[in-house]
Amino acid sequence: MSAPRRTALITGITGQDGLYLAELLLAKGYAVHGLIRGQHNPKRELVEQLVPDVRLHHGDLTDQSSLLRALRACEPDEVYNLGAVSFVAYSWQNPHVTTDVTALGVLNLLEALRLHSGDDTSAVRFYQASSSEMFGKVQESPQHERTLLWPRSPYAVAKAYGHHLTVNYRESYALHASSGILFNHESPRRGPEFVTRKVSQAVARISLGLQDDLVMGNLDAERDWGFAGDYVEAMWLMLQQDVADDYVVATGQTHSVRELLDVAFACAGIDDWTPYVRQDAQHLRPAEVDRLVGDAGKARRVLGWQPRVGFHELVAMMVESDLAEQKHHL
Ligand code: NDP
Ligand code: GDR
Repeated sequence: MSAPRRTALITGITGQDGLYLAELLLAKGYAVHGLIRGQHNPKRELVEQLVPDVRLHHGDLTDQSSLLRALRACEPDEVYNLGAVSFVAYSWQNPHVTTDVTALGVLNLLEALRLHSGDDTSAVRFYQASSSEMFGKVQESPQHERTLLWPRSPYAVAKAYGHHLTVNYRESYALHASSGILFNHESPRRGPEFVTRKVSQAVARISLGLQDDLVMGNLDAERDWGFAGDYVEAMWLMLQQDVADDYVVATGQTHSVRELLDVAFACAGIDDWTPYVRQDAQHLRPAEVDRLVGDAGKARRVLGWQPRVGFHELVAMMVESDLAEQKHHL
């Protein structure tokens, strides 16, 4: 007899990671449900086009009863909390909204899960999308699961709350709740507000003559950039473990924004990007995270996870995808 079909609920289904995770789980035979917010969500069409087998439920992380209704409607075995206000720069302009969604949203979902599960608290497995941004003003390098958190933005403070709450609910109620501390991960589906996609889109448009210049912030910041398709696999692996835990997911390699510009422009045959790029203070952050690099040794040892796509391949994939997309505008 074959094993019963497993069911997963994903918040943040319209985001980069939600789409990759939905594809992964569908390929593994899961029944996949997604939480979608707003009376008319412009990204609904994209979800229906890319992952038509996902069943969508209306709900919002700030509205606990909507979360409870979604849980009751789909009776999941696994819940992946990917929903968040996720753009760091925006979090200084909208700290309350960021806190409501990115921090208190985790509380709302964990409490809804407890109400839904009753006494059987370990029946549903929970994944929290935590972030390397929590390391902020880093206290050691590379960063690992026990590195002291020093968040540097309202977003990072909210993520630190979500992380600690997930650990606390695991310890308090024996919930199977894991926190994935993921370093930056990118793809052609990355939102255009994030630096990699902003650069890949601009490089494509500049090389096709559709755009003259690119206005940037801090070019010296360094990030450990991986491919989102690899990282959602780590999320799934965490929930397949007998015991819930916290894991850093990273490539272990760091690159500056300047290097990102070198590689991205070179992909379009432009060796000197200086005539096209200028810096503007409007893109500088009130407190910057200078350099992140992760130690994913635990994920490698316990989960058997490792990244497949390297930095150059990732940037080339994004530039090629944007070139193909932008050619339609010619
Ligand atoms: P995206 O910004 O692409 O997606 C965020 C998702 O959250 C969207 O689906 C968005 O929905 C949803 N959302 C926003 N507000 C609410 C709300 N009030 N209620 C329910 N859903 C909401 O993020 P990513 O896919 O890149 O990241 C996924 C998660 O992982 C996020 O929590 C992010 O903070 C975290 N993370 C991401 C990393 C990365 O490098 N990508 C690294 C570490 C952590 P809508 O379309 O309606 O706006
Ligand atoms: P980050 O990603 O803040 O690390 O958060 P982002 O791509 O926005 O910035 C990375 C670094 O690039 C510098 N930078 C610029 N950033 C943007 N967006 N635009 C610019 O013009 C620009 N110029 C320089 C930034 O200052 C920063 O140092 C992402 C998000 O996905 C979070 O949700 C997630 O938790 C972390 O990654 C890990």
